[in-house]
Amino acid sequence: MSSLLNTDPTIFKLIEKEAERQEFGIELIASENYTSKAVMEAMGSVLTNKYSEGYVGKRYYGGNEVIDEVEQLAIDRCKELFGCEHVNVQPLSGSPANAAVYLALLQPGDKVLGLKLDHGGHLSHGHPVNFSGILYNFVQYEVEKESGRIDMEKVREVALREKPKMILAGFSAYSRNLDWKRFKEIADEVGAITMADISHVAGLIAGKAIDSPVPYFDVVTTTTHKTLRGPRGAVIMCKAPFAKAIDRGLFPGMQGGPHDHINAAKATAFLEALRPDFQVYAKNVIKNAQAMAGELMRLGYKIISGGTDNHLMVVDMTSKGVSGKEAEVVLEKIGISTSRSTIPFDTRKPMDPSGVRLGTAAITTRGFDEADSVQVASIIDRAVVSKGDETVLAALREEITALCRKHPLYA
Ligand code: DSN
Repeated sequence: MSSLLNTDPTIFKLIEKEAERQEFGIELIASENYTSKAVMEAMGSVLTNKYSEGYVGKRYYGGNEVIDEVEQLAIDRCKELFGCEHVNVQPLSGSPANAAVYLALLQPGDKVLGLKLDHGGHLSHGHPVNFSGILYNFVQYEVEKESGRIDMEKVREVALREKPKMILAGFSAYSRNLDWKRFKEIADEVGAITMADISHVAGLIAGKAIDSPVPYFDVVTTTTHKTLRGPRGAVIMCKAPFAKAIDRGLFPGMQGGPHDHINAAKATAFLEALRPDFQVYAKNVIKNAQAMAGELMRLGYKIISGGTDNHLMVVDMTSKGVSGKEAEVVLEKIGISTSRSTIPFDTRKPMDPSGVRLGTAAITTRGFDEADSVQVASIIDRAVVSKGDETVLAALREEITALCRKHPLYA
């Protein structure tokens, strides 16, 4: 990055500092991952210079022969990866993708079922402060208090009572597999459109480690940068009859010019995800999460729903006498990044909730195995119960540095 160093040494140094933080820190934020250098090179390319409003072969600007090829490749590879009938690869991120779907298929005020935020849902799944909850009539379903799981018969009861126009299945903080087929049966019973937001688990689905909603659902959105390990961005997949409405909803409905450098990087990430080693990665992500959750439970931590089927877990830190924020802060001190999280039926406030959410996609990408994940759980425990003892925390920082040296990030 010699040009950047010459032009803007301040930003250059900040990027170096962040690279160092990533290299010697343990990344457990469930929505984060490390892209390949190839994906980053596609992102940092001349494709950022182009305007290409419109779609392949139908642009509102000249000079898009190459961009058309790039976007078509991203489309073809995404279709191969997920087996979808149609895909729009232009969404800039997850919320705009979801917004475009609502715009395309709903009228303001239409009723939608979505999982409640503090039960594992997402802001754009109908939270009252979000555009989704402001513009549309979201009715929120919940997890069960005892099991921490979604009870599909309760979802059916809500659907029969509310008769929504759309049923949305998806989450940001739910560690169990969703029963896509059952969601579809319930939606068919009430004549609702089915939408899945697989942002968190797209990489696990692409890697054939868990089931896909694509065969059943009308529309499936996903970000591309979480378990899928691509650039920041999103795609919308759908059945053929919805294609025209979805494309119009995204452009011109929601967005202007696509980010062609990002779309190229999406194509590269899809290519990487089509390779056999990605399936090994996807299975290892789950094995690592289960190893970490198992060790935390052995150490006396309560995990919501009692474990995990995917890459994430929500840990009730009050089971160890600290809040989610206190845990996040002490872990940050030793170089472990996590995100505080509400737990279902939380009595604490969202800025200082009861839980932290942990995920294993990023550590798996850098080569951590189950034994490393058990060690990370032990480090978390020793930090949490240290009561801020500086000697203990310094020793833990050393242990983390050694683990990171064992698994270099961009070796
Ligand atoms: N903010 C993301 C997450 O952390 O889950 C979802 O958009």
